[in-house]
Amino acid sequence: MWGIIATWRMALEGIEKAEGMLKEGGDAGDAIEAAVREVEDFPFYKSVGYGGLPNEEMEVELDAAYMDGDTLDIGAVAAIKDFANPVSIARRLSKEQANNLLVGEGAEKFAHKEGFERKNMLTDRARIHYRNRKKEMVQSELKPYSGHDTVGMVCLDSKGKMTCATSTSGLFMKKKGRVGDSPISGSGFYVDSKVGGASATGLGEDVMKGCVSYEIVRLMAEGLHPQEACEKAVAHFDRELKERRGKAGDMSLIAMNNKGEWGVATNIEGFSFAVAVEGQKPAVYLTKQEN
Ligand code: SD4
Repeated sequence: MWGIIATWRMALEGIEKAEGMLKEGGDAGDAIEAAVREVEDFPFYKSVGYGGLPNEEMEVELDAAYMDGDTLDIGAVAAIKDFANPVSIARRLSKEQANNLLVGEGAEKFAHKEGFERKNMLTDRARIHYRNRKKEMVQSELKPYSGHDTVGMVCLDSKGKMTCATSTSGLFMKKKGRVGDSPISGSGFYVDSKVGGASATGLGEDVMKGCVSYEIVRLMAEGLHPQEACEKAVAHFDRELKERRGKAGDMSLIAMNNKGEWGVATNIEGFSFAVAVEGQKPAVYLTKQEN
């Protein structure tokens, strides 16, 4: 059995690419990296990679992660500028003995040394979004949560290896140096080939409060189906945040177990996600809010 699940409609072309590789017996690491790169390279997705929306200072700072569910190796970069494919840099870092999460200049230095492609990731389109937003901000208070959407994926290959990866420009108009949940293990992603994996999109500051990706994997390890695990973790944590803080940020989680069964839960209306599993063509689905 093989399969791949990803957050948001934008992942479909990436999922199709991964499907081609997995069908041929390809490795879950190669397939997920290729799928995420597809999203990173597409300039019209304004929250991932090239064309991602900038921070307060009009700089595109990107976060990405990669995890291998066999070895539990993790690599991640945060607030990295001017490199084309953060997910590949994260994957390379996952093979290091130490220094697995690098931020800003340190991450850029590593990427340069390893020969990764330098690229100005700020597009004219993103610049226009930024200027328009600045103008709006004269009238209204700055709310850095708009124009988001992380790509997060969980992948299973036919040998039973599982991987997880994320990539994002984080929140539009975030502060310079702000790091979200996406490069943080257990929050934005987690995978264990003995069980399954999960990944998050939403307000990183809130996702991190609950380590929601890890919680879903933990629930799957207790025997829950990925759908039950996602629903239980998201509903529980959404309730906790509302009780304690009066509100909960957007949170949408995807998961897959090592049998290729998958699940999704969200506290927003209309969360889209893409799935391809053996015997089922790649497709995009849309959730409805239940509570
Ligand atoms: C972050 N979780 O940086 C990301 C943003 C995101 O849907 O996923 N938005 O907080």
